[in-house]
Amino acid sequence: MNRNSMGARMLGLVAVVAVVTVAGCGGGGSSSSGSGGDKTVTIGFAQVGSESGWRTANTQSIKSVLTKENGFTLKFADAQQKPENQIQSIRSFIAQKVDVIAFSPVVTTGWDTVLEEAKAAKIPVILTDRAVDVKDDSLYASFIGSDFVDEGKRAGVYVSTTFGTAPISVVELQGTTGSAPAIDRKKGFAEAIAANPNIKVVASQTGNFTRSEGKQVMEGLLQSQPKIDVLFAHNDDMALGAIEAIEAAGKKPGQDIKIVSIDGVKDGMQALTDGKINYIVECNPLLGPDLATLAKKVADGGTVEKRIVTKDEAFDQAAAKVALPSRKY
Ligand code: GYE
Repeated sequence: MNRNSMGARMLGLVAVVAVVTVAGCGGGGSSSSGSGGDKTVTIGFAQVGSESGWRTANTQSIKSVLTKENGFTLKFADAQQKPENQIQSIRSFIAQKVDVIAFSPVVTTGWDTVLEEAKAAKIPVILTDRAVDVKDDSLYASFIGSDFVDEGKRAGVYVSTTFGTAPISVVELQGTTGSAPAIDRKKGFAEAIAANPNIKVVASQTGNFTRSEGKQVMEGLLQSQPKIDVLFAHNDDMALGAIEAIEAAGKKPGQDIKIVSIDGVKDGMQALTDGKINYIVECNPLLGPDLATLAKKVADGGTVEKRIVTKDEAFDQAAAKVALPSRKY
């Protein structure tokens, strides 16, 4: 029919334009048609927010790699730590027919419906940093990020072996309620200290991964708890806020109250070097390069690994002194 032949001619035109564009980029390696490897990939990314230094480094990593020069058009949305904003952004990416959707889910639950919508629209989804709790794991192509249970465990082992040789009272500042890192870090820590009868977790409250809430919650704990020996904070920013509260209460962070946290951002590593934090388990935020590789592959219809675990280190005060000068974030 007329419309069909018109459609076919238009497609032909698009194909010619695509080949010319690729040749114009100087790629040179593109053979015939169809390969998505050399064409621009439009990717919608729904970020958690800007709650922490970790998040700032993560956003920067993503934005610096998903660039025009690297063959991407990035549509970036900041959810301001609200899952409903992320759902809205994902729906908008679907409506815009992006090639790939990536996001770091604020909380683990509530994603089935919107991910089914993405699947119905044949748009592959990559989870970065945080996991989802869905019934059908074919709703996403891959999940790249750290093992948060392991991070919590490593923090717990340090507390147990370093401070838990005598009876101690521990307070815990949890991350955002319902988020994968808060759930998993709490779990890993609890597992690691379970066998040590000297350790008592006397309070565990959320500080929502932010410096201001970390400070505020620690102020309350300093008033309500007769004895605090150790603070376990699910991220550096909450530890840094808590340090302000501890100093304001006339106590020495790192000495009167020992502090263990997770992330390893510059400010945290600085406080560790200064003796105000005792130990940090690293969580690597530089997920941009791996996300770029994955996004190209899924946009091209390729298969990818379902789970990619980022490698993390851990630092005591001496190790932080060595690592700090060359720290990238
Ligand atoms: O530890 C914290 C951030 O999801 C791993 O989110 C991330 C966590 C990180 O706000 O600082």
